[in-house]
Amino acid sequence: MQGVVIKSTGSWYKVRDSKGHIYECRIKGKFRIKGIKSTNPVAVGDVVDFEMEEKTERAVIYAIHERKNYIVRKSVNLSKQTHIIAANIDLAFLVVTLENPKTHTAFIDRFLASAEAYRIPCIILFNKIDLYDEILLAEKDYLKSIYEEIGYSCLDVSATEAYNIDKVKAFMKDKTTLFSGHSGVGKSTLVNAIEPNLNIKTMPVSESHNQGAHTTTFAEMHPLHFGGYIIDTPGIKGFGVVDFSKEEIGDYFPEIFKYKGECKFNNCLHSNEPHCAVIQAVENGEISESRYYNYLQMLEGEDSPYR
Ligand SMILES: Nc1nc2c(ncn2[C@@H]2O[C@H](COP(=O)(O)OP(=O)(O)OP(=O)(O)O)[C@@H](O)[C@H]2O)c(=O)[nH]1
Ligand SMILES: [Mg+2]
Ligand SMILES: [Zn+2]
Repeated sequence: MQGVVIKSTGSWYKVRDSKGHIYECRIKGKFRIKGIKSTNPVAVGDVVDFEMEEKTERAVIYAIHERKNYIVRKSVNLSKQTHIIAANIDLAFLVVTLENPKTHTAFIDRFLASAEAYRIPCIILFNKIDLYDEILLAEKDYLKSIYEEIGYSCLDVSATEAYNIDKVKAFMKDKTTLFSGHSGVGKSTLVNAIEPNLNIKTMPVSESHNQGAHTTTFAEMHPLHFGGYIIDTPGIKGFGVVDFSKEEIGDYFPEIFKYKGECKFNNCLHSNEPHCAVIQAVENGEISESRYYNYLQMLEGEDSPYR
């Protein structure tokens, strides 16, 4: 039998077949993808082969089909373990809030670079727009101008006020869409606004710590009544960069990639080389300083609590 993994807790999996039947599965054997040692060999979105266990209601997954793409993060803590967030994604929404909780550009840029590396189109949703005062609105507009200039679509939304939810839905029709971002930014609230009968649990952001409560603990895929699938994911704190060589990181920043052909050295890392077109573009204001700074941090492999 064949199906798609719609939920994974690491020890058991929910798999849906093409008729919509759902099976509780375990895994058998070792699954290693291109030497990635991940905490979860099978992820939400994986297409798998499975068979029923004799005399039980349960099934066993014995093979994973090749992934079209997947998005991985490396934990920022010492374990440095990688975790596959989801596989076979058509579109990723990065949900960003500038307050309650604050999303830093270091996190945004790491997420976007990872999505670029796996060729997953990414749209930035600025959520909780109903809470913003003039200062935050100005900050949001400034960030929006940076990301739109590079080519990323950005959208102001409010999950609780149902603002621009119809536009979000239009992007999602007939696609498998991932919702990612820090805990408390409103991923599950957005999913509920898009598909109200799901009734996913949500929790207020702690006022003292300005952080989410990590309410969603496992990624889960849900069908959409207007066609397509939505993947709600647990909030991520940090986004470590996985297995990128120093030379390739710049290729995942579209605006850096655009200039690199004009650098004097073709192995230029754009950090302090002479006649570097990227550094020149930063000085001219054609590349954003925050993007460039975050690029340098990724180049140095620096750990930042906000990444
Ligand atoms: N004012 C306002 N509050 C929102 C909005 N979207 C979400 N919230 C609130 O933010 C809190 C966190 O929302 P969740 O949907 O649980 O956040 P999450 O991103 O799913 O968090 P995790 O599951 O922990 O990763 C809840 O109290 C929501 O009601 C919004 O657009 N405006
Ligand atoms: Mg949630
Ligand atoms: Zn350069």
